[in-house]
Amino acid sequence: MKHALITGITGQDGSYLAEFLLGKPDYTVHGLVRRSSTLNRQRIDHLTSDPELRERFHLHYADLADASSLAMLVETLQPDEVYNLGAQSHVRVSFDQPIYTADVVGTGTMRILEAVRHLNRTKAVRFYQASSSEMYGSAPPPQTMETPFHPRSPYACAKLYGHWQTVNYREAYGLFACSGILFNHESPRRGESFVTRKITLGATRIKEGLQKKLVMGNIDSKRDWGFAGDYVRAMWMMLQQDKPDDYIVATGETYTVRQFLEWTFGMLDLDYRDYVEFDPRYMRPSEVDVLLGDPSKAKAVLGWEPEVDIHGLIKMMVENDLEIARREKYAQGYQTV
Ligand code: NDP
Ligand code: GDR
Repeated sequence: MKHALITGITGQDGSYLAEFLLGKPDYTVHGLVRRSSTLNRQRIDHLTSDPELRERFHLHYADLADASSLAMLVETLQPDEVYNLGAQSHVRVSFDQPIYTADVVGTGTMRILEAVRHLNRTKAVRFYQASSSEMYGSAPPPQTMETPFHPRSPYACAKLYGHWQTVNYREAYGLFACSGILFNHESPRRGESFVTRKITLGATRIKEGLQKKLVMGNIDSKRDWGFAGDYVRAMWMMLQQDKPDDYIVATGETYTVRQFLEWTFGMLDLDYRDYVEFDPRYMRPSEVDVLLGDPSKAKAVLGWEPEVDIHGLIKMMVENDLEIARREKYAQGYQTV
């Protein structure tokens, strides 16, 4: 039995990765959760409540800001694989909370790397670091493994620190440590304040008459959007190689937020221009204009291929959020179709 420890298990990627690993009969999954006053485990409820997984799925309290909790957890569990997905992951929010973001995202990575390095065991632990295309920032597209980084937010700077620490722990201590430079990936489980989910939730609520307008920031920026379910598979593949290395995971296609709006509203027979308003509140002090990743190394070495394209992704998210909007409407006492 392999033991995997996932930080960020309550998040989008953590939930998909846990599901993916538990789909393999030889994995026990341990998730790090932090204490909150209300439970925030909706994305993993189906796993915690599955009686068949009772022996193979466990949650433990710890925090990336708390080195001793990480050291204790890693020492107690003796994991074979550690996936560090925990983060204050919102770029816009990182401008409001730069020091907290640096602590959790940057130093937090260092804390868990230290816990892994000091683990008293002979068999090598495999470590995955959730790095980000945001590290490329203003570097011109396409961004490849050779493109120099130019981060444009406190979040991106903190991720870059985590990335280089991961590389350094590999080089200095021989740790099996991989940094996955993942471009944007979305799903029906995407956090509601990220742009794609904000759009699919807003458009479906507008369709059901629950909302009149959708207020947005810069809709001319371009992103390389994939499906989170495809991307967690790449994380696992990196840790199954003979040698540790870093990889870009992306689709190799880029679209504007405006196009995402057009396709989402179009799928609901609506014209986004009738509903979208601009609010400077959603602008960032420094924006990342175009992200377009080159996934050729991941494809060639890992054999990774994405299975969902942008239109499949939008369809999946719209169907999910239409269902949510209809339930909300029904709860309000309207007649539903
Ligand atoms: P989410 O924001 O959905 O999830 C973040 C997770 O981190 C949550 O489980 C959250 O817990 C946890 N977390 C936050 N702060 C702490 C802390 N102090 N200690 C322990 N855990 C903490 O992110 P995603 O799932 O989208 O992303 C996963 C990782 O991949 C993140 O590191 C992100 O920065 C990175 N990434 C994401 C990309 C994307 O497009 N999604 C692209 C590239 C990188 P809680 O539920 O309690 O808040
Ligand atoms: P990003 O994702 O910053 O790329 O980081 P996000 O969805 O927040 O923004 C994408 C682009 O959309 C523009 N935008 C808006 N964004 C939000 N959130 N809300 C709006 O109303 C809005 N209007 C326009 C943004 O300015 C931006 O250009 C995500 C996160 O998951 C990171 O953790 C991850 O590392 C990167 O993707 C890769």
